[in-house]
Amino acid sequence: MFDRKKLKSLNEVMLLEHQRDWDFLVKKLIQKGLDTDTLLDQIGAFQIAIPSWALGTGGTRFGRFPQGGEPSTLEDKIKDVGIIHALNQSSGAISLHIPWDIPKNYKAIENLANGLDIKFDAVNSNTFQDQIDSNHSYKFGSLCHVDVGVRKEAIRHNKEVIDHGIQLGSKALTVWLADGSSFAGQHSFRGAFQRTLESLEEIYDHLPSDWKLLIEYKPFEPNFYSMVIPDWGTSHLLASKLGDQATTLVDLGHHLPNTNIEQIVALLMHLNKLGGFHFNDSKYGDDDLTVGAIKPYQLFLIFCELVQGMRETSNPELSWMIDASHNLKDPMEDLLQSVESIKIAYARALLVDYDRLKATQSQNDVAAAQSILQEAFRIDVRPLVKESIYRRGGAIDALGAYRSLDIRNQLMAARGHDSKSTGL
Ligand code: PSV
Ligand code: MN
Repeated sequence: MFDRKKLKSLNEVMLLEHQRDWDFLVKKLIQKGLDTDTLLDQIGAFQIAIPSWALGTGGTRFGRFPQGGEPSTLEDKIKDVGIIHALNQSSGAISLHIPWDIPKNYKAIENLANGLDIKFDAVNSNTFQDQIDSNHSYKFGSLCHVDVGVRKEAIRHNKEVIDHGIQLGSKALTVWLADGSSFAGQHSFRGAFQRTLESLEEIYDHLPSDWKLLIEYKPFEPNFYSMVIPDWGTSHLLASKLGDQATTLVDLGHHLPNTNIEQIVALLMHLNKLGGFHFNDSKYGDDDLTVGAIKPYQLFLIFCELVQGMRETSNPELSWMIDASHNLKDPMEDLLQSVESIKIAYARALLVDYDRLKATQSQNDVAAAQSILQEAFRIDVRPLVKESIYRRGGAIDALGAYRSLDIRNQLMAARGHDSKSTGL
């Protein structure tokens, strides 16, 4: 399906124009005193995991309009990530959601992934949907439930997810809880928090010593009055009480409009408690749109804090993942666009002169501080990102190559129009 010779000739067609753009940018970067090889290494090494549930067409509660050729098995999902990674050399990891993607044969799955240069990122538990083989229901919560039987079931599931991850070489468990209440008076805030903490303690005790627990937060949905973990403060409180291996995970869509996410990132890193990221974009709520499609400047400002945090704090290594829903576009095209936006934001953030920025801050020179950030944001860094991918054997134009290689039609021919991917 993936013809490397064809990719090579597609790159050759693009090469002249790319080389001209790259040469132009190199001069500019050198003028700024930046080392292009270091930049290429940093950008090239930056890998963003693809979630196993994002390879099929997403939907809303009103409908779903599938593309065809969706991967209906874990094997096919890994192969799709393999295609994305071969094109962009930036998506060398997959994140599994259990029980949507339970590996049947660990060794075979691992071999398949290894052959495609894919690693297993954080594993995700699911206590937001009832499971067919269970006598318990998560309708009124999971780790916070008033019934100890339901809590035990949810704890058991999370431990099982860790066990699956151990087999595959994952190093983190991501917990997102849909738990909450939709009506005032429905449950006790204090009781729900305390039960959640105690349930998480049991899960935490099951973590191998080199694992992280990533605790996601979300202000609303599916509960609309209160969520047990609505914000980064609550997630951080839980993570602090649990111990060093527990950290907060920031999903860009899980904030009320206009929340200053970059400030959250800065403070969590300052406390060495930022564990990972779920990238997407939004205009209103958890819209799960393509990264960088709506607020690219916000994404850049977040990366400025990430870059400074990675240089100046002892925050542990972060897990990076896309968490979007591909309702209109071909999921693979959408994922390629998201990863490209992330890399562009990262590259721009690497160009900021942070020493100069700090000097302006100590002099309260507000206009100069803004100019320093915007100067970097306005540089067209696409040749830098493309060059880093090209040098690693990827496509100069990943989306264009995906289309020229006619991959979706090949997938439809192989898997049919009605194959269905598991997930939401
Ligand atoms: C919830 O909205 C979320 O962001 C969590 O990460 C889930 O695990 C994921 O989406 C899957 O739909
Ligand atoms: Mn998420």
